[in-house]
Parts: sequence; C-alpha cells; structure tokens
Amino acid sequence: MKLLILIGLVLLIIAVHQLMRVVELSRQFKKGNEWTVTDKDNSFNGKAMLLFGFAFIGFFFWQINRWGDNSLPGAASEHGLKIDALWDYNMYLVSFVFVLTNAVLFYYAYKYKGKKGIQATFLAHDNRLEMIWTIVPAVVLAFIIIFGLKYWNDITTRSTDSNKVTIELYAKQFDWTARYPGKDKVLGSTDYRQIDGGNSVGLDTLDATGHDDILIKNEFHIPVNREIEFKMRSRDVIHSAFMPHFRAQMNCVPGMVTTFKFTPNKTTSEMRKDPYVIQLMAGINEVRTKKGEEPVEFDYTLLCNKICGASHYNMQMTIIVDTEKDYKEWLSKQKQFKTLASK
Ligand SMILES: [Cu+2]
Repeated sequence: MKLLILIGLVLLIIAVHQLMRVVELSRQFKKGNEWTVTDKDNSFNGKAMLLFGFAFIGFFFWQINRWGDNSLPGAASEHGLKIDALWDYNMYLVSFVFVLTNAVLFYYAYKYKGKKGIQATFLAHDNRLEMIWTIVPAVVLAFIIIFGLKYWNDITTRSTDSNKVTIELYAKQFDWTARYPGKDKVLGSTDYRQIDGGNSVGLDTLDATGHDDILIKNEFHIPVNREIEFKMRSRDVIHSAFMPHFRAQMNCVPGMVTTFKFTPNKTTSEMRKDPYVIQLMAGINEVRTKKGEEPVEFDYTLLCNKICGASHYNMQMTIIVDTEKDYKEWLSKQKQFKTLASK
C-alpha cells in the first residue's frame, strides 16, 4: 500500500512537470510577451474574485446555520444574561462589519479590475479619510469597552447580600472539593501543613469554626435565586473554576483566595425542560448511542479550564441547582468534618 502511494506520488510529480512544459511551449504561440497581462486575464481574475467573495460570505452564513445549534444554552444566572447580551451585541457588530468589508473588498476587486489605458489614481494622503477610519472604530470600540467594563464591575463587586450562600471550591490535581460552612455559617480557617489523607483541604483542626464544615466530592448542590459566593483555593498549580452555564470563571491560585459570585436563576429540572436543552441533549445522545454509550441527562458542570496536568480533562464536578427546600434537605444530610472536635 505504501509503495503504491509512493509510485502514485512520483507519477503525479512527473505528470505536473510535463504539463508545465506543455504550458511553457504553448506560450511561444501567443502574441506579445508572456508576462504581459491581457484584458482577458484581468476579466477572468475579476470574475473569479467576485465568485470567491460570494462563496466566502455564503460559507460564513452556512457555518452559523450548521454549527449554531451546538452552542451553550442561554445563561442560567442573573449576571449571565448581561454577558450573553454583551456577547450578542459584539457578534452582531463584528458580523455586520465583516460581511460589509468583505463584500466591498471582493466587489471592488471585480469593479476596478485592470483595463488597458486606465491608470489607478495616486493618493498620497487624505485627512478626511484618515479622520473617518480613526474616529468610527474608536467610537465603536469605546462603546464596547464601556459596556464591558460596566458589566464587569457589576459582576465582580464584593457580595453584600446577607442571605448569600458561601461555598469554597478547593482545587488540586486532579479533583475538586466543595466546602460549606456548617451551622455557624463560617468557613473554618486552613493550614496547608495539616493536609493529609483525612484532611484533604487542610482545615486548621485547632479552629473550632471549621469542625462543622461540610466537605463534598463529585456533586454539589446550590439553591436557586440566592446569591452564591465562591471562594476558590488551589493546593498545587493554577486551576480555573469554569461553570459555563452560569457564565462564570475564576482562576484558583495557590497561596491566595479568589472569589466569584452569581445567582442561579434556573433549577436543574427547569433547565432539563428547556426546549433548546432538550434538542441539544437529543443531539448528544444520538452521538452517544452510535458509539454504544448510555444516554445522559443535562447537568450543570464545574470544569477546570486551565491545562493543569495529565488528568486535567477529568477534573470536573456536577452542580445541582435545587429549590430552596430541596437544597436545605440535601444539606442537612451531609456529614460534618469534625476531627479534633470528636476526639
Ligand atoms: Cu485543573
């Protein structure tokens, strides 16, 4: 097989070489010099440009139509709606400019194709033009940046909600631990020297406020319509807590605590009834069935979005958004940390 491909390649190279020789020989029969560009050449290239322009812009819209239904469902958090709106404005704006400039580019390449006897105007400088293409992009960019900064400020201000839920996300190679403050509503302090098999997040066992803390693996619950304040820590390298459905992401950096807050506005079961989510999951399950895998239901996920090592891809946790009642019930069933307290 490899030999056949090799022989094929050699034959192809010989064929191309022979073809070039034929082309070179045929040039001698043409009138004029071979490097002279004729009106016929220009006309052919102009039309080819126009045709390519149509195909190019057509392909752009085709891709939106073909892949658009694979994007994330609408935001499931209050601030996420703002991020989605900002994203939409930006995409509409750049798509409009993209289509317009490319349409003009290819049309002008066709319209102003070379013609014998016609020379291009030489334009050294034009203040008016310079002004237009400086001021218009500057105004548009300022608009985008001001909106982005305003939203970013709203999103990253410190939480002031007294009814908020505080959860710590502890990252290490390669898993997550969610820590809830117990009845005292205070997360116990930590001490990295106390990290061991039974104390994976390094709780300071001398601090009594940590004894009722709750440590959760694999799947954690949050209540809907309440502000959730995350405090992120990392044991080893920089990880990134990414919760795409809530439009939330924050780095987890060793030696410091980073925060991110959001208010989920749709429970997991509400999201599973969303028509777009149903259609998205049907597509995913179709692929899974073909591969002989079990179908899955929609779930919110916490992922690591920093390439943090060999098992980075597996660093994830399911998030369940519950009603207030279900959340309380779930939390009451979870075990408390208690080490020194029980001794
Ligand atoms: Cu990671």
